[in-house]
Amino acid sequence: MKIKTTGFLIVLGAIALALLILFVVIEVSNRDVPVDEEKNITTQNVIKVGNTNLGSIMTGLNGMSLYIFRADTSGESTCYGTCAEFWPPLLVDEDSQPVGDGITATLGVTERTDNTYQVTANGMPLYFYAGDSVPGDTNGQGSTGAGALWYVLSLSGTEITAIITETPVNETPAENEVFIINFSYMPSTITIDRGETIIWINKDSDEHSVTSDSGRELNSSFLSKNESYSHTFNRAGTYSYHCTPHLYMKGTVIVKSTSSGGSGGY
Ligand SMILES: [Cu+2]
Repeated sequence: MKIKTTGFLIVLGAIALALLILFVVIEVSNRDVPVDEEKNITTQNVIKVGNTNLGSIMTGLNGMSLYIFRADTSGESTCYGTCAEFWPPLLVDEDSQPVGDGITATLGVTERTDNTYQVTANGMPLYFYAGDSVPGDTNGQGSTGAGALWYVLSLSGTEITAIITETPVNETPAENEVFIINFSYMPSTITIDRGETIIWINKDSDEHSVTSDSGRELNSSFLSKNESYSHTFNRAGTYSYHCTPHLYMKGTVIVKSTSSGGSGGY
């Protein structure tokens, strides 16, 4: 009888131990699951509707236009370094769900390599453009800066590919004149003799510059509509230049050394 009781107690003890282990296992696994759900995802209002000459588009709360970069095919940003200086990402706080009044695109977040969190619309990371200076500017539209196209987005998150061109000007540049018109230099390549002067005239209402790729020689300020910039070329050579707010605007001046004077230069 005594032996039977002892045996019964051992079995009872074993069952109790088994239940304890089971309880601990359940407790641990229960704890594992809710940890993620305990993250407090709070909504953060970061986007609003902006009205531009491209229609209603997504902008930051500061009213500045937002763009997607066609190179971001994986849903993650490929724009870092110099690219991100020209195209600053729209960021949110960690554990935030971005939202925006009037925005029907699916908004999300992608983590950048510097551990900041960039807002996405329909999976595409969003950026501002450093060449925009006031709300309504869409100077980055259609840019190929950093090697792929940049477009603003409709409120549903589809890219708008239209390029607004300014009204045509019914005049053509005179000799040694370059028009800055419809976001391009006309002519884009001009050939002169050494010692000659070229004058650039901005025909657009957007501001443009004439800036040497090398950082030397051509260095205009931002030219408003009808403002001009001139430069005399005293050395033969090929001078490539661009517009600082619109890096995709490119032009070339070819200066021949075969001019009559010959002894110019410095
Ligand atoms: Cu420009």
